[in-house]
Amino acid sequence: VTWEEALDDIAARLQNIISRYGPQSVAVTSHWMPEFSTLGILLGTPNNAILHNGTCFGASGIARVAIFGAGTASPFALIPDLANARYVLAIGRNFNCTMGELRTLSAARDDNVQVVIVDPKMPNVALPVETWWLPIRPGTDAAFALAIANYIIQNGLYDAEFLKRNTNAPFLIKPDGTPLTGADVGWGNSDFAVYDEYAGAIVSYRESQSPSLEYSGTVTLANGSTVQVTTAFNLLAQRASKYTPRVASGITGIAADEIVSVAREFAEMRGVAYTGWWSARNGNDIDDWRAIDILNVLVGNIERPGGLLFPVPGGVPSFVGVSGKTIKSVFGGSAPAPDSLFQYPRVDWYRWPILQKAGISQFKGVVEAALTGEPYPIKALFIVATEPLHRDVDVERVKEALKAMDLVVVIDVLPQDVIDYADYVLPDSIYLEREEVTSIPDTPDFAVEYSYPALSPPQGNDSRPMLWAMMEIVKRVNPSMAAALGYTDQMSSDPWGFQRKVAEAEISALARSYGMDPASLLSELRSQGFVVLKKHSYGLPALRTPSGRIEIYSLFALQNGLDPLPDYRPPAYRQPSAPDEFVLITGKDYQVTNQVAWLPPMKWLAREMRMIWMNPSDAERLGLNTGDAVQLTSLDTGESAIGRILVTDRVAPGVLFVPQAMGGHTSSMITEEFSWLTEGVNPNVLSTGISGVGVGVLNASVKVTKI
Ligand SMILES: Nc1nc2c(c(=O)[nH]1)N[C@H]1C(S)=C(S)[C@@H](COP(=O)(O)OP(=O)(O)OC[C@H]3O[C@@H](n4cnc5c(=O)[nH]c(N)nc54)[C@H](O)[C@@H]3O)O[C@H]1N2
Ligand SMILES: Nc1nc2c(c(=O)[nH]1)N[C@H]1C(S)=C(S)[C@@H](COP(=O)(O)OP(=O)(O)OC[C@H]3O[C@@H](n4cnc5c(=O)[nH]c(N)nc54)[C@H](O)[C@@H]3O)O[C@H]1N2
Ligand SMILES: [Mo]
Repeated sequence: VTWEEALDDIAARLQNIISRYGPQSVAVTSHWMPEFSTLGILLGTPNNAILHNGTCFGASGIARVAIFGAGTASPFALIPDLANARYVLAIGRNFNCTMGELRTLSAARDDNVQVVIVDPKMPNVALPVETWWLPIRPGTDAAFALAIANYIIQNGLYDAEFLKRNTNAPFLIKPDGTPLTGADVGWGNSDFAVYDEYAGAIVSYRESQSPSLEYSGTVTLANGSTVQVTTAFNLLAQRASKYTPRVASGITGIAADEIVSVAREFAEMRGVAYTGWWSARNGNDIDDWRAIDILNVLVGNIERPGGLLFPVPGGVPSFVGVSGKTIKSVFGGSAPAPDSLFQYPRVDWYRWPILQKAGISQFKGVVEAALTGEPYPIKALFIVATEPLHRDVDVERVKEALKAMDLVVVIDVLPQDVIDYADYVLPDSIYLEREEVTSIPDTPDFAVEYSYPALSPPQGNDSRPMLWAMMEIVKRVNPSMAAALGYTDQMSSDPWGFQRKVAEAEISALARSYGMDPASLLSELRSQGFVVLKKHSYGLPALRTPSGRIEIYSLFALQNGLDPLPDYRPPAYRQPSAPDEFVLITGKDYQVTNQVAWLPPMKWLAREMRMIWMNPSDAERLGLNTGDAVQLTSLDTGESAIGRILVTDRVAPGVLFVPQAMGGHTSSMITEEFSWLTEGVNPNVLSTGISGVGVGVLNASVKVTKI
């Protein structure tokens, strides 16, 4: 159909849904495309930004919030200073996914940087620096990290001054787990209490010259009762002491002497450990990442050269923003925000309140709302630059939810599997066809980059910019809103001109907020491609934890019903127990993404990525060879999938690896020429589900049957 017909019908159906179920019944999901939430905000739905992060950085994000109060939960809230690092510990962190980091490491190679990668699967790149691969049993990372913490504490290798000055390690904790404060002891304030070594008394942390890390004792409270208190540091030490090298070796499968070497080198070289990107794996991941974060804290390697950095915050203004009860557009227009934006809970945050506190999305909330009507039904869904059938957990249930909705619109550049469940597919432009300004992730500085149209859409392809399509829908549903925000008939008839005007207005707004002349920022961007607007400088920023300190003992966790200290808890899926049962892990690789999967050369280049990786010792036991067809059946969900085995020692014994998005495609638009996309397994069919706090679990246990 023509764009006009599609937009008219989408708008008519939306109006019908909104009048029957309210604007909150509309949801938008995306993977961080600029402007994706415009439509949802303008329609007045609180579900305007249900992003990918419940299956991406949800767990590591919650950990960062718990330990560092890192304002935004994105992985870029804390990054290692690779340019100056000497020892980099990458636990479940894959350099295949960040070529920029490889470049930084290459530049740093003269300084003899060492990299340790802890992963059940071998990293698939030749790192330019000394690299050590430690294959770990999936889902046991917390035991590994706590064993390192234990070694550092037992051997006095921690940075005591840093812990006293910048963290809550000296805070005194009562038997009920809450910190002792001025309110308990009758100071007339609620200051956190510590034991001061010079004063030989319990005093306010704020006034303490020399807070003790190791104090334990009895305190008389204002009400006359006495309690036993001990420092947060003692509690961490006690927790970590369970994980001797031997115990941790038994859990992780990594030799005890290797654990000790990593611990010693990490402490002596003041290493830096990644705080985690993709982390929706085993259901126990928040503990993993808290334990890993704490390693950086123990050696005091925060906001120091070669340590963990808080990048300069900043962002490119988006086309519309909500400020108080007003929606403002980058063109200077404004309109009152619909009340419904604030009246209803977001469907994912309603189900898992901790996600709201940490600013994390979980698409499963949309799926469950559509199928159960709790807290209210989702009837219309816009899927923008993301592929839920290769992104989310338990995809059979995702399909049920899509079928239950009255309107599903996909905005994408390829005929992904999900379009079989869509009423409309709106073809977007790709980034090479449009003008846009975005912030640059993964750098300590705040920098923006400029992308210019290098290509026109191919002949016969009538793709248009996503934001234009969204504003066309808004214009049809709520014309006065579109007009008030400065969307004109002229823009309506010139999609690419509109996109350019938005980019220019965004650059102007950005320039104004940095006191620059818009024309000179634009010309600098056009000539250099990127501009650094604010450089990072070392030093701890103000932290948004409850205590304002780095919290090795997390009050955020405590307030949200979690253990304030990390521990090793077994994965959420059933452990394999028979010779033909395995843990199926997943992840990415340099050739892997949902769009790269479709490039014709991938037929040959990514062959291995459509296979099921198995260790030679397991293959021999099961009598399997490379190319043999097997069925994988999930021990938890009973779902199954068929693929071919790749025998390789690049995956640990007892573990299978299948990457995301490369295999098991089902789109009805796949032609003979692309039939190889249907080979292999979509691991998300086999995934277990979701952890209690709302983070996705994408690893699974499976039984292997030769067919
Ligand atoms: N080429 C490419 N680059 C990308 C992306 C992409 O799709 N393709 N995606 C981008 C995105 S959205 C993200 S979030 C990042 C992800 O970047 P990373 O998180 O670094 O990459 P992943 O491959 O998702 O996961 C890292 C590793 O975790 C391992 N793993 C699985 N289970 C476990 C476990 O239980 N314990 C341990 N220790 N390791 C485990 C996997 O084998 C994998 O090698 O990459 C970004 N960059
Ligand atoms: N089994 C398994 N599942 C996983 C993961 C895993 O490692 N294994 N990783 C998880 C993680 S970390 C993440 S972030 C998610 C990622 O899952 P997705 O959010 O689906 O991310 P991508 O693979 O980047 O797919 C992006 C989509 O955007 C489309 N696209 C690309 N460019 C444009 C554009 O300019 N405009 C529009 N409109 N569309 C565009 C592509 O065609 C594709 O459909 O998956 C999660 N799920
Ligand atoms: Mo991700």
